[in-house]
Amino acid sequence: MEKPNCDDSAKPADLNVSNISVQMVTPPEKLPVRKPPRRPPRKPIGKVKLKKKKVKKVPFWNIQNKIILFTAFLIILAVITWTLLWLHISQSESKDAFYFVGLFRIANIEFLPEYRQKESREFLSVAQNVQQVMNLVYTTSAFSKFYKKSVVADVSNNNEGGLLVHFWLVFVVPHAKVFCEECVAAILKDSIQTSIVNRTSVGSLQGLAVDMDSVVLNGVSSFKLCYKGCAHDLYADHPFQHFPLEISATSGHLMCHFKLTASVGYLIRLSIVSLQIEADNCITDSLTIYDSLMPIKSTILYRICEPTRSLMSFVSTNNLMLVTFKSPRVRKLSGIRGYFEVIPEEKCGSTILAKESIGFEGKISSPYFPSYYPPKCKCTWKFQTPLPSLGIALKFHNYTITKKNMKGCDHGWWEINEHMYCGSYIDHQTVFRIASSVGHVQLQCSSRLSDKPLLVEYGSYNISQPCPARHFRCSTGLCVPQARRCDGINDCFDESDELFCGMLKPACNVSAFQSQAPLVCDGFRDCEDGQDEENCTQRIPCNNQTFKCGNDVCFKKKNAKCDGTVDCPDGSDEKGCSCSRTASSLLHRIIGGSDTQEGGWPWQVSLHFVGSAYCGASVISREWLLSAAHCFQGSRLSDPRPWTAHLGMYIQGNAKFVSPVRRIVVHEYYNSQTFDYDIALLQLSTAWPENMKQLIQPICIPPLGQKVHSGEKCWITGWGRRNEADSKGSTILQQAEVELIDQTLCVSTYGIVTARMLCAGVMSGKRDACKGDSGGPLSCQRKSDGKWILTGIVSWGRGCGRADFPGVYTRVSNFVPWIHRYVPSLL
Ligand code: 4AZ
Repeated sequence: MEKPNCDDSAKPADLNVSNISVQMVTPPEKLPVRKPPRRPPRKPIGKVKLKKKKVKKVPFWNIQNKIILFTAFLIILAVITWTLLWLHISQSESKDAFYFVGLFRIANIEFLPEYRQKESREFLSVAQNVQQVMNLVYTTSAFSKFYKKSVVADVSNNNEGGLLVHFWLVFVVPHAKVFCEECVAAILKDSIQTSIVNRTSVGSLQGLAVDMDSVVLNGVSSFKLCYKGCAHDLYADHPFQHFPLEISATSGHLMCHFKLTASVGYLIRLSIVSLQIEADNCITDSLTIYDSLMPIKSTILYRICEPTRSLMSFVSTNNLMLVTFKSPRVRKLSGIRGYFEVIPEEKCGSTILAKESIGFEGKISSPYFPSYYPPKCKCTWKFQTPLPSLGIALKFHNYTITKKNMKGCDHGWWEINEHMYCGSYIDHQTVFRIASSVGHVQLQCSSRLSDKPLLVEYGSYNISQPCPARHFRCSTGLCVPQARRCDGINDCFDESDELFCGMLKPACNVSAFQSQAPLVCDGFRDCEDGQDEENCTQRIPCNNQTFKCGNDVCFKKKNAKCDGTVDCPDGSDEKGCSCSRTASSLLHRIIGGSDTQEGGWPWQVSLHFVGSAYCGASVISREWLLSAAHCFQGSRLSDPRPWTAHLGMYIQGNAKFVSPVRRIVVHEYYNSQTFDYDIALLQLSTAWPENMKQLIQPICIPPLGQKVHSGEKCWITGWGRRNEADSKGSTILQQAEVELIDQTLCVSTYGIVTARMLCAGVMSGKRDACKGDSGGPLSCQRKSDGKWILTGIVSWGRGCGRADFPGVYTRVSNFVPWIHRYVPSLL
C-alpha cells in the first residue's frame, strides 16, 4: 500500500515539495563561430607612389578574439545556469502539497474477508477501481492542474452494509495560490449523481454506487497519516469481552495508532483507565478517538489533552474506531492503559407511566450511560401521569436546560411538549417541571463530539403546589425545607435560598451559635460580629483532616495554612505564605487618581494575543495565572500558542518578563451565554525568575466559600478602555477603587447573576472595568493581616461606567478546589 511522505519533521499542510519534475533547457551543442567582417580596400592618398605592401593577415585565433569568445561563453553559461536554477527553484520550492483524507460507502459491493489483506488481489482490485474513479473526478474538475493522486488505505465492512472505503488524496499547489479546501469535498459530492425518483442517498460516482450521506473529506497534515512502527489493526468479535489497549514509554517518542474493527452490527466501546501525557491543550500530546479508521477531523469523537486516572469510556456510531496517541517528547512516563469492547447498538427512549405518589421514582439517561454518548443521537421519552393534577418533574444531575435562543445548542437540544431548550453542564442539580400530565421529551445530541453522560431522575409532582409544604422553591427548581433558608448554606446551589435574607437572617446570639452546627468554628465568619469563629483553636488529635501547628496543637481545618485566618496559637499556619504583600510595603501606592505607581500591583498581568493586548490576568504562583474563561472562547483563542503573558508591566508593552503560554484550562462548566463559571487557568511556558520578586508577586487565593461583605472597598486594575466609547486601551496601568455590592441588589439589576458571580462598582457608575480589563483582578486587602486577596476576576457588565449597572466579577472563593486541582503547590 502506498504511503504519504512519512518524514516526521515534515510540516503539516504547507509541506514543501522538492521532488517535482523540472523541465530542463538543453544548451546548444556548439556555439557558432562568427567570421570577421571584410574591410573595404583603402584608397591611395595623393600621388605618392605606394610600395605595394603585402597586408599581413591577422589569424582568427588571436589572443583578443580568444578572450572575447571566452567571455561570451562564460556569459552564456551563466545565463543558462541561472535559468535552470530559477526554473528549479520556482518549480520545486514554491509548491505546497495538500493532503486530504476521507471515506465513502459503496452500497452495492459485498465485503470479502480478503479486503483486510492490503496485498490481496481482491483489495488491490477495489482500490484500483476507486483510485481510477477519483482520478477521473479530479482530473476533469477545476482542480485538475493541482491533483496528484489518490490512494485507497482501507476497505472495511460496516453496519450500513456494502463497503466503507477510506482514502487519501494529494494536491500540489503553487505556493502563492490560495487553495479552497472545502472545494475538494464539494467536487466529490457534486460528482455523485443521485436520482430524485428512487429517493435514496445512493448515487452514481462514475459507475460506483456511492452513498452521498456517507461522504466525508477533510484536509489533514501529512504526518498524521504516518505512524511508523506503532500501528495496530485490531479485530474483535466477542461482545463484552475486554480487549486490552496498552502502550507506555519513559523516554523517546511515542506515536501510535490503533484501528479497531468489530463484527458487523456491533459498536465499539473504548474505556480509558489511565492516560499519562503532558498537558498542553493537545499541542504536542493527545489521545484522539475517531469514528472512522483514518484521522478524519470531522469524525473526531473526543480528544483528551490532559493526563487522567478516572475511567472514561466512549462509544462509536459504527463498527469502527481509530485511536491515535501522540506524545512526541516523552520525558517521564507516557502511555495509555485501557481496553475496548464490542457492544450491541442500544435504542434509547421509552414510554413511562409515572406513579400517583409524588416524588422521584426512576431514572432516564443518555445513550450508553455511563459512557460518553456519541453524536447524532435522538431519544424520545413519553411520560404520562395517572391524574391531570400531576405534572412531570425531571431532575437533571449536573446539567440544566434553558429556553433555546437564536443560537444553536452546544450540549443537547431538548424538545419538551413542542418547546425547544438547550442543555448545558453545571456543577449541581436542577429540576425542570412539566405542568402537564403528558410529557413528550426528546433529546437530540447537538454536539459534534461525544458528550458527558447524562442522568435524569423523573417523577410526578402536584402542579398546584410544586414543592411540598414548608419548603422553599429554588430557582434551580429544587425544593429546600424553609428551615434551611437563610442559614448561610447554599442549599439551592445557586444561592437563591440565601438571597433576600436581610429580614430573615437568624441572629448570631449565643443560642444560635450553639444550636446551628454549621455556624461553629468552620473558618467562616458567619456572624457579623465574628462570634461563631471566636475561641475556636482546640487541641485535638492530629489526623489527615487537621492542620498541625508549630507547637503540636492540631487545628481542625485541613486547609488552615495561608487562608488569612490565624488558626494556630503561634500563628504558624500563616507564616511563610508566599502570596501577596502586606499593606506596609504598598503604602506609597494607595493614593487617589487613576494612574497606578510602577510595581504597585505586582500580580497584574497583560495577556497578548498575536502580539496585541487582549485581556488581563493575575499571577497566583511561579507558573500559573488566573484569568477569565471568556478571553479564550473559540478555536483560535483557546489555542495557547498565539498568547504571551506580560508580567511586571506598568507601561503597556514594556514588561519586565514575557513568557509564552503553555496551557490554557478553561473551566469545564463555562457557559458562553450566561458567562457563568467565567474562570480560566494559564500555565506559563517559563516560570518567572525568583530575582524579579520586587516587581512580580502572586496574589492570595481566598479561602473556599469566603464571604464578602457589601460595602467592602476593593481595587480593579487594567490597561482596558477608559471610556465605553474609546477605541483602544490605556498605556499606563489604571486603578480604581470600587465597592462590593449586595448580591440581592445585583440580581435585581441584572436578573441572571449566579452564585459564581459578584458585583462591584459604584452606583454612580463612575468607577468600573471595561473592554480589555477582562480577566484582570478585583483585589481586596484583608484587614486582619493586610494581605491582598483575589476576590474577583473582571467578567462582564452592561456597558462600562453606566449608573446603576455595576461590573460583574467571577467569585474566586467558589473555585478554590478547582484551582487546587491544577495548582496543588498553592496548598
Ligand atoms: C469587556 O467587554 C467588559 N463594565 C469588561 C467589563 C465590563 C464590561 C465589559 C464591566 O471585557
